[in-house]
Amino acid sequence: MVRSGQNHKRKFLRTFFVIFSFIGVVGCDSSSNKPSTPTPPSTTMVPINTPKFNADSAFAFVKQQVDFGPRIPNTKAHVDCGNWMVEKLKEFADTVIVQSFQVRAFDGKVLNSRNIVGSFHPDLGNRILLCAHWDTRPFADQDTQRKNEPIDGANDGASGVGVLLEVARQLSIANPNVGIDIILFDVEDYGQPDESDFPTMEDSYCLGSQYWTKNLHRPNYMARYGILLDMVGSANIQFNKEGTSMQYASDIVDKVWKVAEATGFGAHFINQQRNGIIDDHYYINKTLGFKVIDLIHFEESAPSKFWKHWHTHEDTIDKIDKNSLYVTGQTLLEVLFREVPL
Ligand code: AHN
Ligand code: ZN
Repeated sequence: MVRSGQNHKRKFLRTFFVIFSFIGVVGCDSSSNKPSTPTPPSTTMVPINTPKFNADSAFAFVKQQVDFGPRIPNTKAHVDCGNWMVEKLKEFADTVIVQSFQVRAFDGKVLNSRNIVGSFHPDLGNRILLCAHWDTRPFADQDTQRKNEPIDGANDGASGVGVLLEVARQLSIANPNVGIDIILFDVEDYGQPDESDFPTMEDSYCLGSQYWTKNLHRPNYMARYGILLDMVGSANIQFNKEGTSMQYASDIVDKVWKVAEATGFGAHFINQQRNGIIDDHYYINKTLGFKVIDLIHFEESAPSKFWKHWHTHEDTIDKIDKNSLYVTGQTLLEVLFREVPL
């Protein structure tokens, strides 16, 4: 009896407190004048409402670029594709800055180039950089045939940009807690081939990102960290922990790998380190004060260190796998929407 009496009392108290706290909550929500105790922010209580990345849309953005033809500086396809990307980013982003410049390549040619920057919430100090290169390599030096002819660059170039344009479209609909800058770098892939009659030029790849590190689109630009996409569209995408990313930004690698695992993509984000490579992220890590990782496909069996069709005429639209675009794009969105305000 005593027990049940105590139970009864407890139940009454519980009911009383439930009603009381309910009134408390309603009171807060209906913006009464009573001062309310602020609830401490809790990461576990924050619902994550990550938008769903649309792989069909991303694929269409990849195909559109390839349909312009190889995006080689000083060609019509390059100008047309650049204009199209500027229009797309103007549709999705809050501001778009186009950085036009000229650089001299290893072969002495002066290349008319453009880095394109789309920003979301440019007012926020808490920023994340997403980037990819958009130009196409003018030769197929890893092929056995037609080595001097340009490649389509469906994977090498267009895939990363396609994913970022779809991320931009998603960000035009829903906002994460951070500001975002999407930079499409030009002239990444005009690097000197291994067999070349020209005198050796140091740092001949990544001319657009090198230019940007010395001529930021906004003075003193700073991001909390950055993620570079390179060749993210091939079937059964495999991201390894790339060496340069590990050297400069292993905490960001770990963060992205954890998010990918939690999203169910663990099979695509391999817990194995690979050799460091020179890519756009290298120049940002080396020159500026923030960390950038490279999400790039590695293949054990490939003769090159990368994708088996890297810098060959096989880099065509039929090799682009929508699921790989999805894995990459959804992981990016999950990373962005899990960020809490600073
Ligand atoms: C080098 O081969 C030095 N870097 C690879 C960067 C690259 C070229 N990514 C795509 N194409
Ligand atoms: Zn390339």
